[in-house]
Amino acid sequence: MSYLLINISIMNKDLLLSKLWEQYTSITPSAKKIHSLLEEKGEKIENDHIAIRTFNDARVNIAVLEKPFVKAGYVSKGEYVFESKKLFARHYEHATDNTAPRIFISELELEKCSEELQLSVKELLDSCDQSVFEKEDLVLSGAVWNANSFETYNTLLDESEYAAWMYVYGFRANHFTINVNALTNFSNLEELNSFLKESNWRMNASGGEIKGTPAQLLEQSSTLADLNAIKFDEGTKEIPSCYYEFALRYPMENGELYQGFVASSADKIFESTDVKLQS
Ligand code: OOG
Ligand code: NI
Repeated sequence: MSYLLINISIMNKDLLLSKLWEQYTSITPSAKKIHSLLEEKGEKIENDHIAIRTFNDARVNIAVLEKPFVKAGYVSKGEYVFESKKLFARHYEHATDNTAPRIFISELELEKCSEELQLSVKELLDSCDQSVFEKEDLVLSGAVWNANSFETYNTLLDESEYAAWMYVYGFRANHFTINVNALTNFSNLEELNSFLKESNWRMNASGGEIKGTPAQLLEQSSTLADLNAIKFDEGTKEIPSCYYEFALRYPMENGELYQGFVASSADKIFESTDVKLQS
């Protein structure tokens, strides 16, 4: 009996990913619609990767957020540094299931931010029941603090769009990514992007609609995040939530597809949630 209970309490990979998808699509209706649109064309959608954001405070840093994935069989692979955005990231691959999506987890390097931002994040984390940070489903818990101040949102936004997004949306997948190699109707990212734009979806054009080159072994594009109504003390405001990404991988010299990420491209993909790209 206790054996059974222990097994139930450990979230397996598929359950974790399906819960993340459910939570993501609940504030990203465009992802569900694009998914269906491609299925209607006969595509079977495969997921290249998902991404999670956090702060590097020891209570919620990458080492904390990676736990459910490591438990589910993922191993840490690449490391990425984003100097101007003050971010650090790692990506994870599943040890045995090569159809499992990669996981990309980034964290804001608080010590590189202003004292004001550091204090504001510390206050948010201090305000929480500290046991929440130990929960197995922290990664599915959204903003575990009271994100009710539009003023705080704007102050964070002035310094770091990433911090402002985290304030409102917290722990969740901020995007899923369609594996373009597995699509049958589109032979490259240009064709897919044209199809999406014809269907009136807006793409992130920061640094060009297609990030990366065949020589870098990875090409990526993404939609602009959906706008989601958030109730602040000051009133309801539309705040960019999550986006959908598209990734095309190229083979390395040994013939195997490149598995990692490209920091210069990721730097621009992060901006898919930036309100400044919406106008
Ligand atoms: C992650 C952005 C980077 C990629 O595929 O390069 C990324 C984020 O927006 O949190 O996902
Ligand atoms: Ni991505």
